[in-house]
Amino acid sequence: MSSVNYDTRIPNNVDLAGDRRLQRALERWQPAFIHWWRDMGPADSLNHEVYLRTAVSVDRDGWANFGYTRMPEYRWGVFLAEPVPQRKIGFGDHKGEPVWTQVPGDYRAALRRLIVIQGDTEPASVEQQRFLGQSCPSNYDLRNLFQVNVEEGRHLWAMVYLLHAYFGRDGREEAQALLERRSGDADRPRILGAFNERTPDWLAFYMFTFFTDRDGKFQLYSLAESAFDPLSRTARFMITEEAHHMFVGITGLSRVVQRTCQVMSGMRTDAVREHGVIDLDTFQKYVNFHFSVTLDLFGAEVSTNAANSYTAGIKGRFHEDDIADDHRLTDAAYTVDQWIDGAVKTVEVPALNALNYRLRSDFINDVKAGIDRINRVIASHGIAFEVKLPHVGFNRRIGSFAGVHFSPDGEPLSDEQWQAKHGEFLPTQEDRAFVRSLMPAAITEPGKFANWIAPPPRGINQQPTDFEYVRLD
Ligand code: BYC
Ligand code: FE
Ligand code: FE
Repeated sequence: MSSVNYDTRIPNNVDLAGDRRLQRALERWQPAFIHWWRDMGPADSLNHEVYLRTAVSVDRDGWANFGYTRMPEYRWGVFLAEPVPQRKIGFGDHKGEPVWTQVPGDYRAALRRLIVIQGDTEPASVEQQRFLGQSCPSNYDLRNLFQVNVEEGRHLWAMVYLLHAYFGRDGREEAQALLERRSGDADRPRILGAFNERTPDWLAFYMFTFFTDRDGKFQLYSLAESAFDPLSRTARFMITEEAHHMFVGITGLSRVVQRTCQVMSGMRTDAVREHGVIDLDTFQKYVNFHFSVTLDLFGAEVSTNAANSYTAGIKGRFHEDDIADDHRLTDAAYTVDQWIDGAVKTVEVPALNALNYRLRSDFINDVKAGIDRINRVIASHGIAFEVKLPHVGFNRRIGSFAGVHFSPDGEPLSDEQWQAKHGEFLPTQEDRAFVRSLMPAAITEPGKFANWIAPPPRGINQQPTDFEYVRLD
């Protein structure tokens, strides 16, 4: 086991003390990060004591240590999963060669780009969630929000470490720029579309952690395959943290639906808004929005960027080793759905170019399992309603379906039809105002829960649900 060195200002298992230049560079970046956290991290939270898990080592026992921490004092650190001895490159032109411990000159720009894109999403999500603490449904949920936020902060650290350690001066400049872009800013936006949307209410937060953090999971799994071993090891440790974020998403959504169904069956009515819970039609509209926006994060269905990354060995497929093929794909084909000549067509393309599509399909399968779970909650109340995922062409801005309008059922719509109907498919201003109206203020008294959400079945780290997870200042 490699334990974390707490003597230095930056907890790490990468022997920072053995590289003074790197250590000094990160120690210079650290105050800028704290400054960013105070400016753009969770609002009004600086003095709360929060029951958080902090990694103290990367093995099974060490990475989930719980205790009260004030968030600006959270020990953000640099942790890489243990190296796999004799690890070999698993795919692409370099398949079978030893993995790289340095960045090959030929792939420097491509690797830096992927690391910067990954790094950019992490602080972006914290910015998007900045004000949610002011309307939390419980003390328990407030703690989960903060846990997600500090870990996204740590994921930023993870990418900044790679930039500083392996990319010299331009890496340091990119690390600085990661603190300068702002989610939703007209002049300096975050890089990817979904990370410039707002996360204005708690239903959106659970949707985001259900859908968008799950994109994180799949992207990290493909980066974990990378021939660049430090990126692979970094991604592997991030994946273990990611599980909690998706837990927050699926349990949050399930609790929302459970509460709605309780009211629907208790009142024998579909008109539940007046009873202060979220109606299932509005829930479905939020699903339509977050699913479609998250699909855009997989890039274009057919992409030479993705082909080049794979061939170079810098980004693999989900569970690459479990796939039974040659792991080079130079002669393979793959079928993808595309918008061609005014219709959705299933066409064969070179498998190398279809890697974004393939990862997106893996993601959709995982999402479906979660949606099934939500539908089982509804069915258990004897209510005839099924949450459905919209068609992959619905509301897209990236890839083959961008610029074409579809109904959630996959029916192509004219501009006029879309204008007339999109309010039935996507949350309207009025829907969003209604959801926000359910969350007028933070509920922070331990054990108390907002009316629109069921309490969780159990607490965090075997604590009761009425535990004081956040001690407010
Ligand atoms: N928005 O050939 P394409 C997470 C650009 S989430 C704006 O398809 P590629 C997290 C694209 O950059 C995981 N622009 O690109 C979750 C390209 O531009 P250039 C984040 C977009 O490279 C919750 C052009 O369009 N990690 O961790 O195959 C909370 C052509 O596109 C978008 C990663 O994404 C977009 N949505 O695929 C916290 C992994 N999509 O270069 C954290 C790293 C595409 O021609 N990123 N474009 O100017 C990648 O692997 C790839 O860059 C992408 C895009 C999958 C994102
Ligand atoms: Fe993350
Ligand atoms: Fe996450």
